[in-house]
Amino acid sequence: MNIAEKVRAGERIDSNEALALYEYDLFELGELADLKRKQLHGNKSYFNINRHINPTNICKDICKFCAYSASRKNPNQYTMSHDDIMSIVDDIVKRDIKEVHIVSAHNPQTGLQWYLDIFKKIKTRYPNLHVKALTAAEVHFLCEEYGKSYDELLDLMVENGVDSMPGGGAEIFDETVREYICKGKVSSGQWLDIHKKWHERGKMSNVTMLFGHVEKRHNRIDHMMRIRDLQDATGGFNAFIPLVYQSENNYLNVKEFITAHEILKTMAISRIVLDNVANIKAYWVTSTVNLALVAQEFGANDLDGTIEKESINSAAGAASAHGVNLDEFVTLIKNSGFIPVERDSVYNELKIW
Ligand code: V47
Repeated sequence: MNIAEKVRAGERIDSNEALALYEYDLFELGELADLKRKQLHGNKSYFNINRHINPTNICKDICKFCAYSASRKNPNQYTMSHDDIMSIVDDIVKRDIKEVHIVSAHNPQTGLQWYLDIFKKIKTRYPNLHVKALTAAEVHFLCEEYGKSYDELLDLMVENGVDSMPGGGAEIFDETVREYICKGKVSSGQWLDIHKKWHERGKMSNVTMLFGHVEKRHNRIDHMMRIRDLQDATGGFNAFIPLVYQSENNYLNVKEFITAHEILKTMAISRIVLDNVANIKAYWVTSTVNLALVAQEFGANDLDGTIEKESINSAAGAASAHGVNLDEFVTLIKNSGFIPVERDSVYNELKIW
């Protein structure tokens, strides 16, 4: 059986076979990924109505790819007060936004309670608003800074109202590439361990992969395989989110940029390899809206959400500073031949648009 026949027959492929899929013609690969996508989701494309809040950009870590944290290239430091954050939350709830996605830099000046108290305040005032907060990189930072074990901090997150964890901070799991792009940050093993422990608490999370910088194809496949292994054990990942590297205002100095062709191949391969992860997210923020729409035919079944405001990727050049208009978004999904389905944060269907 060749690889395509194995995929069609629903058999799992190994890392060598996954790597070999990059040699396939783009459309042949797209057809295989689309087959898997249709088996799981038909023609539905999911999104949610969400708001990102990035409360502080002061960071003790130095990731070469990051343009968000305050640095020589971005000297404008900020830390939002709880009142600032709550006034955003009050406003979004009035407009029926269902999820708040809170991710910060690793700020050693705020204290642990600053993080926990804001989750508690949001959850107490709005028990039905889904709080997606703290990447595994932040969890690791907070544990080191304030002498907590992962178990202790994850329990505090649950107690204070965090519903799910976002997938940030995964970057690329390969240790050599990771050392080069984000030395000193949470290790791959630690990142996976934190998500494993979170899943063991009956909670869900996402997982990202930052690609299109200095990593090679085999590093991406290795990344996907490590995700697949953990997912076999816990089943706790809702979505895989390949994040396309944005090149502005950072220190990575990438000279050769990734093509749309390679992005689509990577999305398609992720749909095929991650046979145990239900959702592949084409994150329009880093891929552009138009490529995200095309990616729906290459395995992706989720387009994230309307976002409203986003500071991490937009600092590096992504066109997401002001989110996307809901009516426009829905029309674009329809016009590209898919059914826009509004979902909640854990993929329950809320409304077919
Ligand atoms: O972890 C930082 C990435 C991530 C750049 O879980 C960059 O639903 C591209 O994780 N180019 C944060 N990417 C965003 C994130 C996320 C986004 C949307 C949904 C979810 C989810 C999670 O942004 C960081 C890092 O990997 N990032 N700098 C850059 N120059």
